[in-house]
Amino acid sequence: MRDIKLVEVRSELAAGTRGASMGIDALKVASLDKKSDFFSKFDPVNVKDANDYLWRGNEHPFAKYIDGVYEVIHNVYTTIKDLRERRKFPIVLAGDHSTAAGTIMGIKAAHTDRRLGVIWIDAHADLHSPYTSPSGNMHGMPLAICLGIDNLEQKQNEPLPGTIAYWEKLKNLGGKNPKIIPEDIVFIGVRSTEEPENYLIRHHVINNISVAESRALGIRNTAEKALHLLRDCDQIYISFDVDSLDTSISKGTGTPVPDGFTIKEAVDLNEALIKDKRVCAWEIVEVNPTLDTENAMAENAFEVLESTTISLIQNF
Ligand code: Z70
Ligand code: MN
Ligand code: MN
Ligand code: MN
Repeated sequence: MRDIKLVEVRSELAAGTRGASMGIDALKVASLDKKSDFFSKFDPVNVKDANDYLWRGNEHPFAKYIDGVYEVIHNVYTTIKDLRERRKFPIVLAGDHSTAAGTIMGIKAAHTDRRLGVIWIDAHADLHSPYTSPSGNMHGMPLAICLGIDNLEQKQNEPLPGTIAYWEKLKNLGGKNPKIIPEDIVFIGVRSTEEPENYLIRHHVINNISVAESRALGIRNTAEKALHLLRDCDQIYISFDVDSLDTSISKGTGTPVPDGFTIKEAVDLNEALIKDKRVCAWEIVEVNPTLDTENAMAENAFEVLESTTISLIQNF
């Protein structure tokens, strides 16, 4: 039986629109409205956020609030490392997606000898650095942090020296870089990228199973394919960004993108993936109820959270 630990991170600073820090509480409201006892079963760990940085002003145009984002990623990293050292299975509920960098660092630091694979279910590739980001929003950067990639070949921006100092610190957090290598990433549903990201995807041949390919294969075979691509990995982390879902259900998230997954597809996909015994952590991010109507996104996302957790419990 897996020893599940819910981890709550009300991260906010790294998104482009405000309100993602309320996503966790929106999921809780959704669970109550659905009369689910899900949240009564777990005693969550709360990771300290740094959302007060919003009132200090941003000094880093190409990596907004990187000083605060650094603090949050550091807090997530130490929390996840501790949980993995105690053989807990973290289910991370987070606001903006930058926290995934801390989750990856924590998993890796707890077992440095284990090769870590990442299944990244997202409309976005999140491979930017401060040198390439079109927005300066750091939720577009967690994978680059863990890969240790600046992508200077595709440089677009001139980050300030103070920004670069934080970026270097961030890449070195959690032990030796890189924490993961490009061939150990599998994207599922990525469909909104910029040229600097496309360059990395091409150059490093990072796998992306598109929504169309998933449908052609069927969700079961999609899960099997993703897991097979990571056959040389000892442990696997799954990160589920709710903007991987279709815009018909993804209004309540910062960056909705058309032509995404249905709820049933997301449920089936995550249920199937989490049955692999190498999976050691699962994460759901980017629910933003302030952009939503009648909490629709959280209600849908909660279905994915609950069914995935039940699949995890039933399988072990
Ligand atoms: C774009 C950028 C993004 C969400 C990541 C989008 C980034 N590539 N948006 N997650 N929701 O600005 O870097
Ligand atoms: Mn993302
Ligand atoms: Mn996204
Ligand atoms: Mn290379």
